[in-house]
Amino acid sequence: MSNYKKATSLILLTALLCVSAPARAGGLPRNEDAFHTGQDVSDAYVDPEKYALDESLLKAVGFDYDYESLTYELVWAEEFDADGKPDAAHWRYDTGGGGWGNNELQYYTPGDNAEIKNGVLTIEARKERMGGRDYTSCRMVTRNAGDWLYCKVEARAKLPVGRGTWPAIWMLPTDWAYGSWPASGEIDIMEHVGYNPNVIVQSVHTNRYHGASPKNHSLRVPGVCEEFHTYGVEWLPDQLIFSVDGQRTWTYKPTDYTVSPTKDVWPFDKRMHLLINLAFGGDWGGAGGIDENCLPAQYQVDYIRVYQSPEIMALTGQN
Ligand SMILES: [Ca+2]
Repeated sequence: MSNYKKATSLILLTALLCVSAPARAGGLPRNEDAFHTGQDVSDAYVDPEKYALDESLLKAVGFDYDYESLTYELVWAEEFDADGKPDAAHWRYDTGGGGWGNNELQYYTPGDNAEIKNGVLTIEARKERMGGRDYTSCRMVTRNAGDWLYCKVEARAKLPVGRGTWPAIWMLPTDWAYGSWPASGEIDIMEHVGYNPNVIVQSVHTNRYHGASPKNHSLRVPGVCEEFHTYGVEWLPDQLIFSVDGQRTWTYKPTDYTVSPTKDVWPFDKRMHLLINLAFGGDWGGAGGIDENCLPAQYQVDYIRVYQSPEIMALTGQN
């Protein structure tokens, strides 16, 4: 083999490794010695032009900021400090009993199960027949009333007790710019299933990471059903930093998994809104069975606060 051929082979090998790295990052078993020889590439020949990275498709790269010096301003706050029904300027309701893609058992009412008293919102899941379902509860959303691109969210909540309960604080895309779930992403700031008490799960869902290949983190936090704790996420242009009680729990940074992140791992460059809900049963909430005797079950939220960083807003062309 001539030196020229050796050099050419090295270049092609390098190109092959570069293009194959992202393809095997999606939850497949990692084998650093293995070549990916799937549909698009073979080890016979790689056309460097064809497989050159299209930089316009890259996400979550090229943002230069000093994390330690970021400042934050409060841009939205729901303190739940007025007794009665939640503020209609902040909240809408997702209603119905279709199971919400998770075979959930409850019917979500237009606010009947949500009440504010003494500075705290209570969402109550009840054994109550409605819309062909045996249970009712509430799913409150800020869609088109509170939507942000890059922010820090902190929510203080006390979680319900009982098998079947499944409370959450989370974010969904407002405009679904990259297509239906999971293509446009989902950020789960806090989820808790009653059959596995005191285990908090924080997750992201994207085209590549969902279902059997999730990106999430679970953490044991004793007493989440007896005391209020604060659940948070800091959504930056290139990473999501999750927290409980102000302590960092885990970070989702797509460049930890791939050298060329696209919308398949980072759809999080479009505005999103908040959701708080209490499901009963369903694929996950009911995975350990359900106990009707825990109803009515109360999910309490003291506040939800949203902050944005002027430095990040300037960096990302928002003001
Ligand atoms: Ca409050």
